[in-house]
Amino acid sequence: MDFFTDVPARVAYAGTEPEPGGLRYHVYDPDRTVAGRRMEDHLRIAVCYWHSFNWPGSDIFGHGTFDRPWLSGIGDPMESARAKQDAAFEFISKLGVPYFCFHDVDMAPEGGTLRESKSNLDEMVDRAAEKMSVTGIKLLWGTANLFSHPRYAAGAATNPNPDVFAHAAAQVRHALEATHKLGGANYVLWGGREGYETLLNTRMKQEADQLARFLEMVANHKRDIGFTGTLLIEPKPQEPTKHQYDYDCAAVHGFLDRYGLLGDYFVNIEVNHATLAGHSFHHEVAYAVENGIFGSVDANRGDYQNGWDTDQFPNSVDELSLAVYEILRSGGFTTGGFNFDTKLRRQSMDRSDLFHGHIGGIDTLAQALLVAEALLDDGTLESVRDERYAGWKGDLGRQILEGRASLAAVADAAVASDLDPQPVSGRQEWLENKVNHVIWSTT
Ligand code: XUL
Ligand code: CO
Repeated sequence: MDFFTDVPARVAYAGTEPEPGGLRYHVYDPDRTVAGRRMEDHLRIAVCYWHSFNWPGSDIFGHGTFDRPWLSGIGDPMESARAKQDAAFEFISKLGVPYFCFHDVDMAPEGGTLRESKSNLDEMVDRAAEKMSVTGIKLLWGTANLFSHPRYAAGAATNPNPDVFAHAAAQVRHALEATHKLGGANYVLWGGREGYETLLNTRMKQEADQLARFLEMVANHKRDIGFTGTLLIEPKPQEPTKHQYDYDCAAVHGFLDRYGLLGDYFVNIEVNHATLAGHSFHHEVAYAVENGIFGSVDANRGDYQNGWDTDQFPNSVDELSLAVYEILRSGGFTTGGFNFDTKLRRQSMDRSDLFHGHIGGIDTLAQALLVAEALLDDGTLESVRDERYAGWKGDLGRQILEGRASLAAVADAAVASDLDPQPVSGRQEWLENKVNHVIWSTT
């Protein structure tokens, strides 16, 4: 069954040619070579199942506004799931991007028991596999929804009740196996309710130990089934709970280190989760890259006037360019990619609005990639950083960093040579201008 009939063909690259309908890419040209790779292979764009096909446009004050026939009354829940899958694969094929992402409950309705849920998902996964082989669309990542059902109100792995932990284990085991079956490149764990509402009833250390145990079990199971994709944790500071343990990249990094899980898990950084944590997206990416935990990105942004997760389509090249620069500088994505964990605004009711949101977001990322390549070719940022830290390559710097000098020895040498270091300019404004000139001149 076709749903997106107002968009008849695949969205193509139109270059600078005007196209009043807005259903063409103006920057995203999959085959264009950028820094030695095809643009498509750099960006590894994915469409998410949940906000795009599973969400009716409701908010806490109002009902769904979208025209999504597969969500309302196409037969029984499995019949609706099949129609939703048809709509998803039709949309992604027409958009012409290589990947999708899903939660278990997006793909198939939850049954009355774990057994029933498993058989629903198995049926839909087999059907997805057929669609993937016909269309060539691949799976960037799968995940399990451990936050919507009331049983998870007090967390999944961090729940005070071990039965809930076990229920979550059954769900994650199955979602991981489904991801493996579909050849997924990654598996994501977002700890939406792995946190607390109030400290009055919470034992933080107990909950952290439970979470670490859960993550260790998942990593072991990944090895047992031979899944070679990457396990990703998605940091977020709060919402839905008041405080989430995976607050930001640094908190996740510290947690992984503390529990001996470094190397088993990497991060899926969401632009708006970075800003909700009080960081820039650039900061989170740079932190992850420099500490060896960078994995993948959810490209949706927030609204700087709002303190909640608005999940909007990216539209700012300025916001993305420096983060993409850090990714490119480190060699680019390996198994990760840019997923659109994005929501349309509630008034964007036409089915074609879903195309406009994705097209604009993808063109923005493509432009940010071109800017990142130009910044890398320009070399100013690297040479300024090299020069700024050059002293650490000298005798004193090496002695300190290699642990060959005590505090007293360094202090004595400073006193003996009457050290009088002079401050130098950080040249921030000059650098900002330089970045802007590259952004403005990149085509
Ligand atoms: C919620 C969020 C999730 C994860 C997957 O803020 O980002 O959709 O990406 O569970
Ligand atoms: Co996300």
